[in-house]
Amino acid sequence: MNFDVLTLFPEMFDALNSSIIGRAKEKNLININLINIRDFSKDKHKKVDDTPYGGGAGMVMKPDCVYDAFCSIENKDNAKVIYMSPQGKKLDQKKVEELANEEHLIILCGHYEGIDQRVIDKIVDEEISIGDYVLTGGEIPAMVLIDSVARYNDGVIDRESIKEESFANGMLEYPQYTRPEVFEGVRVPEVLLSGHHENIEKWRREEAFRITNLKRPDLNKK
Ligand code: 4FV
Repeated sequence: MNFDVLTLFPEMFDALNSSIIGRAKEKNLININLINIRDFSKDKHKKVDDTPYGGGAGMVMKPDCVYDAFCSIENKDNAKVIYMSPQGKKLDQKKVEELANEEHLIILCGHYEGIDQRVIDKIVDEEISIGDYVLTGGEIPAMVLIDSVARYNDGVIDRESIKEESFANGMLEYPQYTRPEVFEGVRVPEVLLSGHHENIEKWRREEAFRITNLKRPDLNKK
């Protein structure tokens, strides 16, 4: 799967060079291409933002350098263009699974007060939000999207763990335990030491249901 990211701060994506996503990049299971919008500023001072028409605080990203950066991306015919924005549809596991079927995502990261609406209207297929709060930029939301979607690419993580995890079956996941058997005087639930797979499955299903009811009853309703 290919990710092209349009951003003013490509260095922020160093965070994706570690652990599971870092290994997936090394093994070319996914490809993340960072495009610095500032490289497309025609201004001698590499200016990429300006004051908002109609007045108001803050700065707005100029449409032309965003558009030129977008146009620099090759073979983007089958690409879906996503703009990370608080106005977008809230990202959830269902949306992640849907996007994981795409072969090419172009992710546009805003900064400051946002991006001139004309280029958004021109190139964006879908706006996605990671939550009802305002961040300083779209970079962290873009990394959330890449991380959650990349997990569904073959070879990135063991399919087994995807099947069992939270939200995979509309419920939160059961509690996990590992060695030592006794920690601070607390013993691992006996059933997990029994080797009795049916009883273990039954306990895990009941725990998932109990915890979902406790922490996210809305999910059980759904
Ligand atoms: C955001 C969110 C978000 C808004 C102005 C970037 C900021 C700044 N993106 N989910 N919540 N974006 O707060 O996706 O340009």
